[in-house]
Amino acid sequence: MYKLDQFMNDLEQRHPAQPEFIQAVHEVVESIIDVVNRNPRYLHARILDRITEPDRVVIFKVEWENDDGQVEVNRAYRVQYNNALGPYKGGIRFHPSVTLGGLKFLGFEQIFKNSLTSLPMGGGKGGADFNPKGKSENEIQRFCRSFMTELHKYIGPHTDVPAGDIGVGAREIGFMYGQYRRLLDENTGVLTGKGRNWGGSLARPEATGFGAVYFADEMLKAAGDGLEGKTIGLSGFGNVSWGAAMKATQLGAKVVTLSGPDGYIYDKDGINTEEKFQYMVELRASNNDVVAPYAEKFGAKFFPGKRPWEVDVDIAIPSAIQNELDGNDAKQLISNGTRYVIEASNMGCTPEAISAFREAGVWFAPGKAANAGGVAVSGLEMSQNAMMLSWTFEEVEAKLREIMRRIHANCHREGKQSDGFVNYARGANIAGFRKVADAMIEQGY
Ligand code: 2IT
Repeated sequence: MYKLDQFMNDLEQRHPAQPEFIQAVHEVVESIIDVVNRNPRYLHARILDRITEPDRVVIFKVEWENDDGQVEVNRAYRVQYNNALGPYKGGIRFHPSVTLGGLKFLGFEQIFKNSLTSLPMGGGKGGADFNPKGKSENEIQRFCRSFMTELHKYIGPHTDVPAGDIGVGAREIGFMYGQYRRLLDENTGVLTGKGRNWGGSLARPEATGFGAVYFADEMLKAAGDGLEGKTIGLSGFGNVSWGAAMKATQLGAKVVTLSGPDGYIYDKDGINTEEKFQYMVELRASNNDVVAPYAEKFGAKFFPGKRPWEVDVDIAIPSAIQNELDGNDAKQLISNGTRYVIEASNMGCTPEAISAFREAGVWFAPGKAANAGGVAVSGLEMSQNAMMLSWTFEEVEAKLREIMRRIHANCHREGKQSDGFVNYARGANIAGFRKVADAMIEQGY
């Protein structure tokens, strides 16, 4: 029998000073420990000890030259967490906050997320402590090239298939894919999120944000409610919030906030026109990492240094980075009457925030379920690459819609309580875990 406290204490001893990793494992183990303890096969297989230990971690140095001709050094990683269901799959993050512990948290989450998509993908994550802010395009290209010169030794279309994440978009994927091809002379589509003319899937850029809003749509329906006419608070201004704002608008809701490291903007008219969506793309491409210029351009209000969770909205969709919504933010949202919180970022809410939502009866969707649309369409990109063909936007979108519907249904089924409340966090962990655990047992040790 596993005991939660004892298991977590042992884990902390073996993975010291990695608080985000411990947080992510705790959230999963807390939900699944009863399922494990009731199943003699899981106990005999010591499944919790095995699933929490990454298969392999590669740590490497990236040397590159800045525009002043000086050599710079960064540290990079690829965490190959678990490949019981398929090749390691997960994004690459370029951000100054990147650490081994942070990538272990993301890789661990990715195992269960990828399992939920129902596509054959294992879990992995990578990145570097490189800060793209203020870098020129040439510097970014040189960094990406050096990064791939080393990473290409450890990845492959049947072993490990990286994609983008924070700080890595189509441009960076392009530079990295180009270097991979230069080194190995093959067109196997080893990365996903590629450009549409060289093996990328249509609707991949939109997929994470679209998927999160589809999940929200399903969740509100399950609550006897609907998206039409609802006000939504988003954080971030990157790829995820861009897709979410477009799909939310299409489905009749109004998005009123975006945020950056500099603060948040409130647009009372809604972020709901082609011009505004396009401007988000430009803001991101500028590499300045600030959202304030949006306010100037569209006559919206800018609140420097603040988070958007003080705004009165029906639905909050954190779409920026882990732990961006804490216990105090949750209290503020609850007192404003927010009824639904959908994590589009990975582990966007702290444990205190999630408990507060649960106590207040706020419907909460965890990132590993709600943001799985991104990696799901990455999986569809792999299918298209393997078949050497490409589907239309409508075909991909319809598959994404159906995948999100099924993820919601599985999390709902596993998370439904006798009092009628749906604990989606628990449901997602159980549904995601079972498949991986069974695959590991069936394949032996
Ligand atoms: O967090 C994520 O799911 C991603 N960054 C996307 C991963 C992928 O392989 O598309």
